[in-house]
Amino acid sequence: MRTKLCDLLGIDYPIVQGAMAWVADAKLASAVSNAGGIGIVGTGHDPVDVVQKKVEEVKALTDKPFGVNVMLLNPHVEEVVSYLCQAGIRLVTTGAGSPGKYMTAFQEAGIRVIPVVASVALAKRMERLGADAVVVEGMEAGGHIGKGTTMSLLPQVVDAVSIPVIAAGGIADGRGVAAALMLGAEGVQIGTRFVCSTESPAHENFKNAILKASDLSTIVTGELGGHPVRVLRNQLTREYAALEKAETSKETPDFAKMDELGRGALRRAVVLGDTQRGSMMSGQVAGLVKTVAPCKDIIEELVREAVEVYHARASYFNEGKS
Ligand code: TUI
Repeated sequence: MRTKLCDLLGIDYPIVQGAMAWVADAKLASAVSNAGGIGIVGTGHDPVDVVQKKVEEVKALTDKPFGVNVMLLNPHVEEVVSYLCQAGIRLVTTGAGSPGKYMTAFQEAGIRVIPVVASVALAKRMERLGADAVVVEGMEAGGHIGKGTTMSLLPQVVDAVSIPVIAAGGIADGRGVAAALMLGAEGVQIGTRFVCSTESPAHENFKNAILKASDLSTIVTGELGGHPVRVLRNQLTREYAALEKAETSKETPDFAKMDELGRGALRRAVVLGDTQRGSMMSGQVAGLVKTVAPCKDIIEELVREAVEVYHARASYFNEGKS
């Protein structure tokens, strides 16, 4: 399974690991890269010294290409970008905003940039600014999301830009990979499936919550404050929903109160394993994830399944034959 993305990034399989805050550490990213995909180190709200430590660690763990994600709502984003530009990084992905003002700096440092976008407009703007590819993320994804679905956004972005498009949101098995390629994607970005990898540092309780999840286990919170986030339902989301409902009816909603409820909640889930009062970011595909397996096995299974499903369904596309 070779696509233009494999040539662009120098990788064997067009599989990008999503940059999940607290989960996508050097160990996970290097495991994905060593297995032939491309691992991405997540940096979330990290200060620059933490980013530096992660970058040094991943460099020690793999000789294969890897990337670093810049979360654009990070209060330390300026320092993180400056550091990455002199750290010998080859690839940056961005999320939760437009990386427009940093594009020139990345390009001058010889870094390939792949922004994550959730609209045709931003995809076109990124292409104009020189992005090497874009990740199109549908609202099926976990974490911070836009409004469109992968199924509808992806072909519209594919039509609108000439750079390679990577599909994200709603993909956890080979069928999803094959479907994304049929819609015009040159690769896929996968998050939730890799939370449940052997190498993922996520707490066992969080992994088990995903394994137990079904099709309707996630909910979107934070819409009122303008930062919608998809997570697994639990005590925290019930409290958050009740607060959001109460605050919606007020003339000036108390955003500080809502921020307070969410503060530190992601770490509580991922690191401490608090499945009741932690924020368990997960995609709608949680119900498809049934095992914890090494990244190498996950990637090989994704590719094998995609090829199998393609051949199993090929006869439906052979005109005039059965
Ligand atoms: O960034 C993500 N997913 C994330 S970031 C994150 S950390 C966080 N925690 C709490 C609140 C907010 C963030 C957890 N999950 N995915 C990539 C992504 N980017 N999805 C959607 C977008 C996006 C949305 C709007 C990108 C650009 C955008 O608009 C920018 C513009 O100016 O048009």
